Amino acid sequence: LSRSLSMTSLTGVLPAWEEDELPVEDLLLFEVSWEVTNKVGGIYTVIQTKAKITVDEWGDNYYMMGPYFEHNFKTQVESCEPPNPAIRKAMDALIHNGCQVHFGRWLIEGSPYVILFDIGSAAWNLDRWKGDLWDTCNIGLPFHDREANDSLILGSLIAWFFKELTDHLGDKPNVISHFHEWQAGPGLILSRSRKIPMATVFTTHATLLGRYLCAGNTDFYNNLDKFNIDKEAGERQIYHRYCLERAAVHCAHVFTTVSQITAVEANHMLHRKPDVVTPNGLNVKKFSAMHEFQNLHSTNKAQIQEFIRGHFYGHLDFNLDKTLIFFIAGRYEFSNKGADIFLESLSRLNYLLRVHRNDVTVVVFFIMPAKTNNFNVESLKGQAVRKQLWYIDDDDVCMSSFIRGQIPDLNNILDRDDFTIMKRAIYATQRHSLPPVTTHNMLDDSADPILSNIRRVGLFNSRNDRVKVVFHPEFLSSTSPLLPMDYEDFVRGCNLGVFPSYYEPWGYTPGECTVMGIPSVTTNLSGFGCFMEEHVSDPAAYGIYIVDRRFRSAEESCNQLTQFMFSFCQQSRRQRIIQRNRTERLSDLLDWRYLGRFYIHARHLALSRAFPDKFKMDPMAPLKTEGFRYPRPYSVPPSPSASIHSTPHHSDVEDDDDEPYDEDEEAERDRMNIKSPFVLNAVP
Ligand code: G6P
Ligand code: 1S3
Repeated sequence: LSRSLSMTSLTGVLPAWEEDELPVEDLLLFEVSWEVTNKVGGIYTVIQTKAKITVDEWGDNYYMMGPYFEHNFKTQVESCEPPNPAIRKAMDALIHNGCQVHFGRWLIEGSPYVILFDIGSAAWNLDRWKGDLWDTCNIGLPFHDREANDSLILGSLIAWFFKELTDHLGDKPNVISHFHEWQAGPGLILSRSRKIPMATVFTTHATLLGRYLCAGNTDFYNNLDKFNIDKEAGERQIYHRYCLERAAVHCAHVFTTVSQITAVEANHMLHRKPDVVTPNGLNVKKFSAMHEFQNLHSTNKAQIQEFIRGHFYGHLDFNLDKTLIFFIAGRYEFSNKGADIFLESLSRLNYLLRVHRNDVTVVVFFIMPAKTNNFNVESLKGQAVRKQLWYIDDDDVCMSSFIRGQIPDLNNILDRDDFTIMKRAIYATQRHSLPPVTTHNMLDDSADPILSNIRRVGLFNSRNDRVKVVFHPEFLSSTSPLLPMDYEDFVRGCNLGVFPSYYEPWGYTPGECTVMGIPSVTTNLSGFGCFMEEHVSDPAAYGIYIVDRRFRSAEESCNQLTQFMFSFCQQSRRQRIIQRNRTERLSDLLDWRYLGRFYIHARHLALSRAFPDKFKMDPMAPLKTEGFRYPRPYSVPPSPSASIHSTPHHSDVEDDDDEPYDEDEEAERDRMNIKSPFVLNAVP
């Protein structure tokens, strides 16, 4: 298993990495998270996508740990015996004391081993373990906080497991355990207080207080140093959770977080500066042919267009071929995820498109789960009408009149019988209301923040609106009767993802767009946006638009977002195709094969702090990636005007054709530093 940690550059553009060799055969690595085999949010994506590179490096010496849920185990895990007898013995010690522990391989890429602890089977120990926690660090957990209590049970089981394991192992192999987020905190706190000999890393993916304070409309980033954090936590009734988080942070040999912006936040909210920033990657899969993702965009877009035909039936008086599809998706945190400024900017975009008599229509999807009573009748009816009239063809004069809700020209109908049937169908499907702004019956319609703001800005999908809105308050699924697509396929079919978050430690959504070659909007308050600003010379040229939400007022940020979207609407199809090629080219930068190095560095540092006699490392040595910036594409003019608007904007020559564009050639030119003959015009 002895493996060198040297990683070569993926593309020749990214810097190579050399780190001293770690004797992996003499080490065991454990990664602990509430989200192992248990999807709750973004941490699941981190753990799951990173598995492959970690297994490649660590082989049978890598184990993930989390809570056992029967359904998850049955559907995602293949039960097996642990390959290491010490692990079997440690598990047995718990099992013989009445606590259930399960072992298997998680059926994801890399097939990592998982050790899952049954919280329910150990719940009878809760009171005793609460006492232990109190005696250890004076943190008391209220009985009504189920999540905190469960995290204590998991943590107590894990600390117990590590005690047994390290007793069996002696001083070889050494153990590294990496804990994620406050829910995994008790395991770390208890292990350290019991002096279990292992190197520990703690990663926070957000701070509890940061999330709460931002959601409360606070001017968070300008007041970071002014909050009385104990008081704020107490007032929000999360004092005990915040204590667990802060104790875990201070117990760890190495503390990491996912972005620079969260590092600054953590320094103030948790009073420890992270030792390493470990940005989130993705398990990027490259297609063998470069144009394949463009074809996928096309086929998936066609599927979304089908939905639009149904949803806007009777009002489809806009050209679908000139319709752009934008979307926002994620956890329904209205202002944290920036849905507030997005709606405001959309109403401004609507105005701009109208006054400029632009022939582009924008259909915007909001994919954010809220409480509903299932689909609404009007939306289902729209899809039923579309299916019934499956033979509708835009070139057919009669049919195209029909879908616009108009009576067709009689002279164009040759057959009288056809006409009668058609006329009856038209009357049956005539619409007397506007296409709905939401696809579901909302439980809290009147107070729902998205709907309230749609009412406020008046985006009701009326005929003269150039921006149409569809709020889909449920995650997407290919089995939906309405929009039968999985999230990935949906993203591929869109033109632009818009994620103008205010609180976003990392933010996977724009990164997922990037690796699929879909441009996106992010902000300089999101970890992803900061990362791109730091590592890409001209992010906008690559289809990453970064809204300044840190140093500008909300009004200015709205204007900037509106301008980004308006400029995007002015691009020709050819320019969009070129931009997608460039966007996709950045995916190497987001690949775990590149970003995994920061985790390697954090583990190495933890070993050197926990076992200084055995593992040496210069803690001051800079990371080899420091100062690296992805070069700007050479087809973008290097003039000062381009540094403001360097995206491929509308050119003088309107070429809407699909003329093939040699992506490989441009990429190669970038690498070779040769200027492209294909220079795109910048909007003055
Ligand atoms: C891909 C396909 C083209 C298609 C285009 C639509 O590039 O290969 O055939 O025309 O997508 O792009 P658009 O930006 O208009 O959705
Ligand atoms: C957190 O999940 P969230 O959406 O609640 O962790 C994610 C993974 O690190 C991160 O991408 C996200 O920004 C955080 O907020």
